Amino acid sequence: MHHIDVRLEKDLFDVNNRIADANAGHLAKHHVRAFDLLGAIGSGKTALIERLVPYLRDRGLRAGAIAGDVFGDDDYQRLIALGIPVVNANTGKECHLDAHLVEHSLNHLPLDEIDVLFIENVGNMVCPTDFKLGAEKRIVIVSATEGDDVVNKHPMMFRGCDIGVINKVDLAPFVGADLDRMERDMHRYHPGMKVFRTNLKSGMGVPDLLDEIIAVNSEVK
Ligand SMILES: Nc1nc2c(ncn2[C@@H]2O[C@H](COP(=O)(O)OP(=O)(O)O)[C@@H](O)[C@H]2O)c(=O)[nH]1
Ligand SMILES: [Mg+2]
Repeated sequence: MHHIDVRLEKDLFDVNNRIADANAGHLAKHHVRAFDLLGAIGSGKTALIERLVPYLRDRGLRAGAIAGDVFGDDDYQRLIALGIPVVNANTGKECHLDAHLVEHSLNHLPLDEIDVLFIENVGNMVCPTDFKLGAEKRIVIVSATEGDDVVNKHPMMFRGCDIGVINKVDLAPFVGADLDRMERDMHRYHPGMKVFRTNLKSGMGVPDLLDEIIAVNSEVK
């Protein structure tokens, strides 16, 4: 019985990975660089997109987004207000986006008018890690208010992501969060990981992160 469960799980991931590869090819054909945004509910995923889009616009780069949520259109409404193309992807009861849902979403986006695509995953530190979507980079965002042991509790998440963001640094003193510990834990699980500290209320730290995204962006274009 256990053996069958493991086989099913492996098949499920294989199918997802194949579609993710196809998504990556589709995006590359349209010269779109995609970023998968992962993190807990309320860590600041939507706020990060809200902050990055105007900077990208200043640099002549056009953004787009997929708003992944279990239910509703709260994030979709915030993102569409930025004046960018957005698709709302509701998972129903799934705790993560999968490549198939992203494939559908891509078909509803004007890819030739997008340079940088943000895929906001469902708020969750566990489920999304196993499901690649076809993005070139994965950004994981944690906030000081989640507790400074949050990184240590999620090794798979940090091993599987390329860029780490420690957000809500303004609130660290109020909750007694040790930001250095969070950064150390990220580097322990993922040596060499690029780590940025942000306050998305004020915008502090966002230009450095933008430089990293644009550096990635210019590698291929
Ligand atoms: N004080 C503070 N609040 C923040 C910061 N970043 C986000 N928030 C707030 O945290 C809440 C959740 O942010 P949101 O972007 O919706 O998180 P998401 O669920 O990951 O998309 C919102 O009320 C934001 O205004 C920050 O750096 N400092
Ligand atoms: Mg959000």
